[in-house]
Formats: sequence, structure tokens, C-alpha cells
Amino acid sequence: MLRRAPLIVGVGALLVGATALAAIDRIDGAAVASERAVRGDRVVIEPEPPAMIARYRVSFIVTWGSATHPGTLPPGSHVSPAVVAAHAEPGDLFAVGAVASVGVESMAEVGATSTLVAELRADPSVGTVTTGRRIDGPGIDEFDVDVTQQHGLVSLVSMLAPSPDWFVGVGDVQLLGVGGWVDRLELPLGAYDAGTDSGSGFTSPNVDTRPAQPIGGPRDVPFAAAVAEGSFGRVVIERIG
Ligand SMILES: [Ca+2]
Ligand SMILES: [Ca+2]
Repeated sequence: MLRRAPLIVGVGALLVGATALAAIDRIDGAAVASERAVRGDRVVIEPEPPAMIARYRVSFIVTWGSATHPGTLPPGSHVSPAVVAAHAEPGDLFAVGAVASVGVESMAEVGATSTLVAELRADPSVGTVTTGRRIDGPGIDEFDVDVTQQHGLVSLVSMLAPSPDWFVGVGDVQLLGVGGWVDRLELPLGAYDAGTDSGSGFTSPNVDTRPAQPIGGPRDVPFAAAVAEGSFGRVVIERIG
């Protein structure tokens, strides 16, 4: 009631009794919002085809740290700025069993994003591309990604650092299903060896792998031990528009 007092003063001179209260209700913010909600309900119940574009919030949740990996965590552990892309074809960003692109090699070995981003932006099969920030885990980075019917897959990659060529991510997450756009997905981070450096431990010196091996799961004991010790984190993908 105190909140409404100034409004009563403002219109009171010309309005009396029930008429005055009705006018005040109409200009009260909550009443207006409630009317809009009712109108919104009427729109929502009408059947609609899937929108051409959906906006998703991609949350990159890194748990890798001394609490989860006390036995295997290297000094200075962090993850590099993630690269996130919406794309059309499986494997546009990376694929297990395929040789890494120069951009994926650079991401996985030194945490760089520029070459990978340039590759993706030059690829007509790729839509939105965005990059994040380094995370000294645990921590979270978030990306708002526009996904279209043409570019309905999302992938995310980020280097585990320090490491020879080990990275985490999710690949080819399909967001447009038979029932329309997916509302929410929660996925564990995959752990990959890019096949481009032969160092065998987190802090090994660089040893370029020639010819490169295909991208695969952990090949080296220290990486496999870290995977066995605990999850590096997860990705939550939630529709926001
Ligand atoms: Ca390797
Ligand atoms: Ca290399």
C-alpha cells in the first residue's frame, strides 16, 4: 500500500471511490505484467513449426582442480579459451578417428584459438563461432550461441593445460530433434588426444607427431590416470530464445 501512495496523490484530484482504484490498478506494474502473461498464454497454446533460429546458452563447467584430481593434477593447471561453433555437418570442428586440422592442433597444443576460428569462419558449413576465456579451474564460462535449422549442431573444445595435445569438449551435439528444438542438455566433457604431439606426460616437452595420428581418447598413462581419477567437467546447453 505504501508503494501505491504517490500514485493516489497523482490522480486523486479527478478520481473518486472505485473508479480511482480501477485506474490505479491499470497503471500498477504488476497488474500490467499479469495482463501480458495472460495474453502470452493464449499465443503459446497455438501450434507452431520450429523457429528458424534458436538461441542457446552453452555453459562450460570446469571442475578439474585439486579437489577432483589431487593425485594427477599438474602444476599451473587450467583450460584454454574454449572455441564454440554451431555447424551443419558432423566433424566440422573435430572428429574422433580423423586427423586434426591445423587449428585443432594449435588449440590442443598451445591453447590458441585464432587459427581454429579462421578455419571455421572460412567453412560454409559453420555458422556462429565464438571464443571464451582461460579458466583456472574450477570455473564456468558461458556462451550465447544462435543455432539455425541449417547449422543445428554445436561443438566445443578447450585444451587441458599444461599438456602435450590433450583437450576436452563435446562434439556434434544435435539441438533440433523431431519434436523441435531441444530445451536442455547436460553432457560430460569428453577427453581427447589430438594425435599431433607425442609427449607422454602433462609437462612433457613438445614432440611433434609426424605423421599425425587420428584424434582419439587418452593414449598416455598420465592422461588415462587423470580421466580415471575424476570428471574434468560438463557442458550444459539450455535454450534461452
Ligand atoms: Ca598425443
Ligand atoms: Ca604438433
